[in-house]
Amino acid sequence: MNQEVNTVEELEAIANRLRIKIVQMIAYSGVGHIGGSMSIIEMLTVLYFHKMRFDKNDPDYPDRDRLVLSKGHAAPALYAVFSELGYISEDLLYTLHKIDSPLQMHPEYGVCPGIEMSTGALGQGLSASVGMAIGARIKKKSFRIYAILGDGELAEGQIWEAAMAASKYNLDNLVALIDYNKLALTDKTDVVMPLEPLIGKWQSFGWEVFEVNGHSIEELIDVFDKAGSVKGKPVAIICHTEKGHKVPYYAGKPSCHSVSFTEEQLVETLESLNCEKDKIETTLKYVREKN
Ligand SMILES: Cc1ncc(C[n+]2csc(CCOP(=O)(O)OP(=O)(O)O)c2C)c(N)n1
Ligand SMILES: [Mg+2]
Repeated sequence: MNQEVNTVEELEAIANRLRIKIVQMIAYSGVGHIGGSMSIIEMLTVLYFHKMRFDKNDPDYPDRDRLVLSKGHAAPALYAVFSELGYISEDLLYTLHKIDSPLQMHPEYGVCPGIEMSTGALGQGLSASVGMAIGARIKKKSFRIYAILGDGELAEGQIWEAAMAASKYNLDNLVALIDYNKLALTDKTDVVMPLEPLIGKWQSFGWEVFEVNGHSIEELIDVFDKAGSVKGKPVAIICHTEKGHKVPYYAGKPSCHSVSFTEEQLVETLESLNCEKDKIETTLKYVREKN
């Protein structure tokens, strides 16, 4: 079953709530990977609340669709989804990065429901996803695997080994989403490791390729449907995004990779996301108590 959130307005409201949670989590922690978290929010929203089949009362349901966050540093986005789904409590979000918290800087398999693979060392998620897709076929299961890759991450050679294998095995139950936010850690992706022609690269590796605005809920809904009808080959979706999307001061700048907020920045960011006044006050209270 999917979560049956079917209107663009409802999905946009969820995406906004996820952004607020990410800002709160990073404010409590003091620092965090906001840039790469904000660029994948619409992808996660459409996948978890509209497209993927899973049972939120049974996160280990064997026939569930799987999401592998290969760019594991965007873990706050995943934790925000898990809180929205009710897998974890809102209070747990305040523990981001703390010793003994299950919510560490990168997702760890087994410590928190919903995490399909420990990631953080870039380049590994697509290989594991290929394995899951082959496993589904061997077990005659119809579940699908969605892997989210960073554009900077594509500089890892292991990605291209996995891309060849996915095509060799005709894995049409595998979808790779490329978060093409044009920034890696320190600089533009183009400067760190040029990727263009990106569509041609994936096509030449035997993949069906689509290109969308990765912040458009409508385009994402549509492209996941199209991906579902591709037969005999894996699908790559190149999602054009903005790193740090909707974060004042930081959006689109290399400095948004990992940030701390001043109180003023925190309030302005939450206000720009239309966060309720009392929630902003509570967030500030927690942040002050912590310091
Ligand atoms: C194997 C490996 N090398 C280096 C790093 C350090 N690192 C963390 S994030 C990052 C940049 C990744 O850029 P991108 O994939 O574009 O992610 P995003 O733009 O979403 O932050 C790097 C180099 C890492 N996590 N793993
Ligand atoms: Mg990037």
